[in-house]
Amino acid sequence: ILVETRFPEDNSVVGGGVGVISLHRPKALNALCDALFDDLIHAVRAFDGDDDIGCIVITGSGKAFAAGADISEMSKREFADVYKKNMFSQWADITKVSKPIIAAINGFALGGGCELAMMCDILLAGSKAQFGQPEINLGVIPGAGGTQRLIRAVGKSKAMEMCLTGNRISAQEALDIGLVSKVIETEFLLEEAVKMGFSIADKGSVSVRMCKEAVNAAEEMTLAEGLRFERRLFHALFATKDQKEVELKGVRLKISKVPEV
Ligand code: CO8
Repeated sequence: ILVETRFPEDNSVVGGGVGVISLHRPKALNALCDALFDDLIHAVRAFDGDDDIGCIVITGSGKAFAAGADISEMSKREFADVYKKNMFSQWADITKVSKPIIAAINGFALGGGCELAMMCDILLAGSKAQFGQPEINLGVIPGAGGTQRLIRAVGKSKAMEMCLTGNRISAQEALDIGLVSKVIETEFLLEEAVKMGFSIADKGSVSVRMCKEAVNAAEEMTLAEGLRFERRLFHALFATKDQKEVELKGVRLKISKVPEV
């Protein structure tokens, strides 16, 4: 992976930076071998704990975001081995990060690559991106959330079609079915993702984290539970300094971002 930090030109906001992680394993189209995924989780956790950073961007390189889990690494594994190691369970660590993660999907996002994208909070597709869950072609099924997150994102029929046929869809189709929120010309994708990251990092860091927590909770809770959870977080934000300054001045002063509580 390649890791870099970006800051807005007017760098007046504490925590206003964006942490960019680029998957870079060109010989295997960024296939997510164990070592690459370990590096990715390590980098994501480091940005989550970095007070200069308010938002994280994960992107790929070349023609791939990630072409899946590493097929060659897995081809000889046996049931007892993958079961005992609970293979892929550590991938969920990406979803435990409290700061928002934007996936800037530049190219192939297949199998584990599509699942990694769906673990992120906002999905932006480059115009040449392609999405798919081709595991069925290998005699298995998605194992890192493909069957579960895809149906929540695009509904049953499309999720079934993608998982059962293994067919790929284009960036435009991914936009049409609601899998991604924007399609951006590939050459501008990362810049646009970082710009969006700045606009998120510019907000109060506690409210941003709680907002992410509340939206993600919707996938786990009933409507009644979710509404109650949302309201409690909403109430809690009245204890933050950001909220007080908005109330007093009408406009939040950028410098008010820290300390918040
Ligand atoms: N794992 C390991 N290596 C890969 C992977 C992968 N997922 N994808 C591509 N590569 C490698 C290729 O083997 C090739 O290596 P080499 O040059 O040494 O032969 C190199 O990347 C370039 O790939 P191609 O030459 O195939 O490039 P193309 O532009 O012709 O095609 C594709 C690009 C369409 C993306 C094609 O590479 C492809 O179909 N890749 C596999 C995609 C896929 O099936 N992904 C799902 C993986 S499965 C998964 O994520 C979880 C379940 C795993 C179960 C495994 C059971 C064995």
